[in-house]
Amino acid sequence: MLALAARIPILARFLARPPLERSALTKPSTPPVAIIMGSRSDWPTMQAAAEALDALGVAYHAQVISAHRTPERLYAFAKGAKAAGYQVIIAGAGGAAHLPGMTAAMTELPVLGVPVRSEALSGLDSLLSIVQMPGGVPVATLAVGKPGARNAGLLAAQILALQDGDLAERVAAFRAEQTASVPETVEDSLG
Ligand code: RP5
Repeated sequence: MLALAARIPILARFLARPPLERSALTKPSTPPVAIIMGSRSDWPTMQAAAEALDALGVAYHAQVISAHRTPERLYAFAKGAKAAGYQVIIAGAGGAAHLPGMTAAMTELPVLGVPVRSEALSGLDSLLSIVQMPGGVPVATLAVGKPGARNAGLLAAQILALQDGDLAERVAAFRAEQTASVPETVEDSLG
């Protein structure tokens, strides 16, 4: 993140603030984003969401909640998430991936679903399980695997940025830097 910050002045200024000041800006008692996942085995994928949030200075809490193995943990989390102060939920799961949909069924908070790549069906099962929600209970479904997790982090930041001008500036700076980093010619990309 420091390398990224060195190239993005607004991010560098943000990171240069004293920790308490940063924390006042981005870490109320409950962070704005919850990252939940069906298994510890999902973390290597879901870490990409955490890294995207880190890079934009957005606080989060990550935890394992299995719709199948810990249904009561899911119920308690989803029913209490809004009152706890979360604003966006990122939910990753693989296989029979019921976590995002069941979470969305129990909260009005926006739920971003990340299909984790499964061993048996390469994530197609995860994707279809998450994307085919019945009308009335939306889950915003991202791409399969790490790109989807990364985009879930970015999308969560963009949602929060609607109410946070400083974050909106960091998102815009990230986008501008990303655009500037794409070489136009083949030779440049080899150099
Ligand atoms: C799902 O089953 C999890 O989200 C995970 O992607 C998958 C496999 O879980 P483990 O057997 O590795 O715990 O519930």
